[in-house]
Amino acid sequence: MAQKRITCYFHPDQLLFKPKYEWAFGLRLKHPESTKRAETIYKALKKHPQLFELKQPNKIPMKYIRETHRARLITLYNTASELTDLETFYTSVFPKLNSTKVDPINIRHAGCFCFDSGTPLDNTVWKASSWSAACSVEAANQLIQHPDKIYYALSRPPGHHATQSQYGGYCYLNNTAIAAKKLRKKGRVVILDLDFHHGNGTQDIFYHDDQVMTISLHGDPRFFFPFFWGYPDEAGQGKGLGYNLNFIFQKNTQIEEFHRILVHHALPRIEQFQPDYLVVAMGFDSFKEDPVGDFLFETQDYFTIAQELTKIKVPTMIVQEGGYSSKSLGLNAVSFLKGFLNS
Ligand code: Q9C
Ligand code: ZN
Repeated sequence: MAQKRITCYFHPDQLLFKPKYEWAFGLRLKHPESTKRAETIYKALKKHPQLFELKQPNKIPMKYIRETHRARLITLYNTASELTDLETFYTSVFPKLNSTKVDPINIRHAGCFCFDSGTPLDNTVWKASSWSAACSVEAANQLIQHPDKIYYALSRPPGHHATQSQYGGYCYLNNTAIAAKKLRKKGRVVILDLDFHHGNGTQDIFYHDDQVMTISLHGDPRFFFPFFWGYPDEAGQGKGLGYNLNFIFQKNTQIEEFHRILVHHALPRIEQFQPDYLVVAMGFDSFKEDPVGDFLFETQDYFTIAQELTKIKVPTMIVQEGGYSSKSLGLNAVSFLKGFLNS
């Protein structure tokens, strides 16, 4: 059936969170996860009202967040909401502890809930992140009602690095996982993560699950964040064994190589699994000019990828993950989403 328009979800309160800095090799850098990212994508979508319908999501019920994240992590975000407007908390102590001494009411203990120093907490994180998750949940709810349509969650902050109990990699709530948990109640789900980085949080959340297959294509974690996860031998555990797949690529990868692995290795596994839903965790940090990722994708390559995804004919929603070249993000997102139309 010819697809008319893609419904896109975004809420302006996602822009309340404005991280200023991160540190790398002793240098203070401008934080790549800026509000400009979502703003440029939103503006680009708005230019094509015949292709994209922009909507605000409903507020996310807490129970959906609790299905994915530990109560103590949510408590920590509430603690951060009590910080003053002048305070931003960057974790610098990361004890590998899980004892009764760890107290999510105490912001200084945030390092127990965090695996990376580039992901700050302030009093806007909870509000922005819960609206970000509201976008993906709304898309999931709508997809259940209208499986023949395509939905896009303009989620920001991103989510795929966040695990049940830890944040990091600019991610606080795992928007993709929260949506997939919702879809899982109605059938089998594949999460296909095409962000430049491994989706370690999503992998972790569904690692023991045989109803949600997680597949990630990403830069070799020996050299790229998140460094400690995303290797091809991570295949799932228990019932989930065989339902997690990692494909790694080297620096400067171009679309030909990525396309080959996607079409000949990843997509056949999806078809074999026969999912009822596909959730694409999409990042544009694979773009040639991206300041964080290190692949060489062109704008038109995202269209090519999307066209391949439509061929498997599974009800699909897309969740925005990374992508930091604000200049090109709008065009890249439009290129990708266009690939889902008229298939
Ligand atoms: N200055 C996502 O794409 N640090 N997260 C990289 C670069 C972490 C990226 C340092 C990158 C996380 C959702
Ligand atoms: Zn990324």
